[in-house]
Amino acid sequence: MSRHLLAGLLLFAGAVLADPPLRFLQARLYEAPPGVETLAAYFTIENPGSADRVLRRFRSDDFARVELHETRLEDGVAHMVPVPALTVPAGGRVALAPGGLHLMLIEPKRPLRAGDHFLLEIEEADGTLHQLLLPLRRREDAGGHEHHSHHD
Ligand SMILES: [Cu+2]
Repeated sequence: MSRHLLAGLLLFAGAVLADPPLRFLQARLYEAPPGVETLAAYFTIENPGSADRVLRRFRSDDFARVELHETRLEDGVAHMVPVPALTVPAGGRVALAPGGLHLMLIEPKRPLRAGDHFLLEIEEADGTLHQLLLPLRRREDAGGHEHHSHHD
């Protein structure tokens, strides 16, 4: 192995050690109201690293589209606004939760049954790929009175 290559590998290992991966916590999906063919996914992302991380691509083989949305209140009416990318600050965390940021899983390709798991892929701007296995929960388990009207 050449000196040059070895130095490169050590640099790479150093970069990996210095930047621990993002952690995805409390990931869950909730059934949409009857007749609505979308699901909302929530989780908390923790960034234990020393650099901001940007999530920019979301997909699932089980859905036609996965979009990052933010629910915003305007004149007392909740609107969902598409968000192109999500920055998780160094040493910080971002929570996707009812009434705020969420992933919208649109047009399921297989039947949605509570208890089933769905694989979600999240890609960072640098190409790092995360795979989350999300359990689908019944809407009544959400415990809220969230209004999740959808813009199309
Ligand atoms: Cu939405």
